[in-house]
Amino acid sequence: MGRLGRLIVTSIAIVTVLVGAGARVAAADDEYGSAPVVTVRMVDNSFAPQTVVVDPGTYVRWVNSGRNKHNVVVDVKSSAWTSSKTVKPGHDYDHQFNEPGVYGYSCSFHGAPHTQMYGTVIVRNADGSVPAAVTEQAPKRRTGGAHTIRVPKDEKAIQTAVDKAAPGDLVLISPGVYHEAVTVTTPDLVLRGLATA
Ligand SMILES: [Cu+2]
Repeated sequence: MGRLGRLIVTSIAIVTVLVGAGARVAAADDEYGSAPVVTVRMVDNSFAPQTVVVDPGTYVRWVNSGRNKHNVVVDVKSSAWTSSKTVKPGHDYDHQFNEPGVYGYSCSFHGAPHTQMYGTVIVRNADGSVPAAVTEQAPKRRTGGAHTIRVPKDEKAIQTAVDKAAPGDLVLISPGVYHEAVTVTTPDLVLRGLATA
């Protein structure tokens, strides 16, 4: 088997992932200057979207739009990120991600790392590539066989492929430059770049 190729996902209309959040985005722009803000909703009981892919400098804002208390507890403590306090309904918690990497988290009331109410923030490298750890994660596969969706052979856009994929599926991305910001809501999805020939 070839080595995993580098997944290039460049630029970035971050705005396109902020569907339905126009008013809040405007307020956030005032609050943080020109820094982009991506919203993750905390519902009862999951994070939506479960995975966000952002660029360094982006603020991720967790908004509790459920009825339960939730929180954001980091899988691994680091100088780059520490856990939130309890976030009550109607409240939010913001964190700015400056270091590329893969940041796992969960709600300690309703989940645990990679279990039930959990999520991932993927911070791209400055050149738009996704940190290698993303493509090397080995989530548990569903029984009955995972499907493979090839980009651009089966689906032209990564986002379309991701949207159509079921948990456990593999999205195989050919080398190239994809001008889109990708939001992943399907759990246990594997994104993999094909090696450059
Ligand atoms: Cu929760």
